[in-house]
Amino acid sequence: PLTFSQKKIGFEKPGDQQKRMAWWTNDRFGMFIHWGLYALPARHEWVKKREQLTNDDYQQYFDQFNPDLYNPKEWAKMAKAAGMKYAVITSKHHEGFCLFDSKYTDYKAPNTQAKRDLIKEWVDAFRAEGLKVGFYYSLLDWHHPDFTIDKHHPQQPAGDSDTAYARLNQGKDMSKYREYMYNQIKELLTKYGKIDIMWLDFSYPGKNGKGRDDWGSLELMKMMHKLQPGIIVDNRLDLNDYEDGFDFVTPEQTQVAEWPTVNGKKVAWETCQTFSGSWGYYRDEDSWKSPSQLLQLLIGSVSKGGNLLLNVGPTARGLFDYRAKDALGAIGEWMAVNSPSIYGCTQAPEEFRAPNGTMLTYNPTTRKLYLHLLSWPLNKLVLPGFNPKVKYVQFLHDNSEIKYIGKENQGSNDLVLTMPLKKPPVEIPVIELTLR
Ligand code: FUL
Repeated sequence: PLTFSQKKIGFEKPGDQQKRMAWWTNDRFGMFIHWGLYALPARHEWVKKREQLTNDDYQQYFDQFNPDLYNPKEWAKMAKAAGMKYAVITSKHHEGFCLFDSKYTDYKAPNTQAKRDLIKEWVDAFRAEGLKVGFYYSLLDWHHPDFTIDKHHPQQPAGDSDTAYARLNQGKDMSKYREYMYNQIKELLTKYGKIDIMWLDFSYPGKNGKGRDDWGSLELMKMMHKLQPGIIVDNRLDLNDYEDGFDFVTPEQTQVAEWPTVNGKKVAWETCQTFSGSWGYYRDEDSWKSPSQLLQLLIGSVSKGGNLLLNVGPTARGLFDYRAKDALGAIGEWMAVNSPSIYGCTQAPEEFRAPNGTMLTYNPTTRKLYLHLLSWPLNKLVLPGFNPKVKYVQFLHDNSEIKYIGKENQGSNDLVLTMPLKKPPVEIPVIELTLR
């Protein structure tokens, strides 16, 4: 069990956090959506920074933005069919453009050709499909006039010296930006009903808590929990200590090898991953992961006690492109029969070791172990130490029995499975072992 007490913000008794997060740790798999003006240049959501574009350069994307095919009901159906149970969308990314109708800015979807609040429809559509909903909100803002320019900003000065930054930042008042951000987060947490997740992004690595002051992180935490008592919040507000109140850590684009810890304690975690490298729609990117690689990210996360938030970058017209659709379809096909090895599962007890080329997950409620076969094992598969603890073995996708030596041979600790010579027609076959 994950335990901690949120001493500094004090809104919750120890143990309550676990209850609040029960659905999240059970469900394991969510969809991330990065959608904004950067879908038009279609060459990375950091395009403004990468190409040092000014607000004037960028204005054309605001003027052109016209998502005429946007239909979040379709998105929600695809997420659900892929086996995803929750979704998080960029309400505002670093570029500063808001998909929602905020009364604190003109830089928002209702003022484009879209002419409406795109978040409202999104929330309704995803909820209708039974998914939990969350908002990504960028703490960085490359559009707001009071946002301090630093090395992450598109208008980073040549020379990169402190005086150059000081000159650029003259007259900027970060407290005004902070107020803007608070007001917007308040809007997001009051205008759209129950919000399940707040995914704030990001802290300044290496700045040792500078962000905490810039964002007013502890105050923000209190406000969010007051407005949405059940909300689950990520760790990207420069809150270094788990006791400051964040709920989960967010390893980005990494296949986690060991369950992450904070101050020596295992913590809840979620890795976020892209299909192809960029988070926003990137037309020419050619590094798409295969269905097997994507499934390995999901299974690998659960096998270390974590979640996967898999990202789609919709096009400027509001569609998932065919590569994303294909990938989601393949995942859905696998999940349709193999999801019991994902939902409600976690890392297997230490006594069970996954042999090379396999990944193990475990459902503590049903006491079933799930062995995922990443390569085909030929005709025998030896599971050292498993024999005394196992009472039945079958494939998960069709419940077909897998015979094993050991059943008759109670003296040996090895469980030796008799495998079919041919790999069953499943992307990653799963063996279900019922424990005694
Ligand atoms: C990062 C951002 O800078 C990326 O654009 C993306 O949103 C990722 C999930 O988080 O910190």
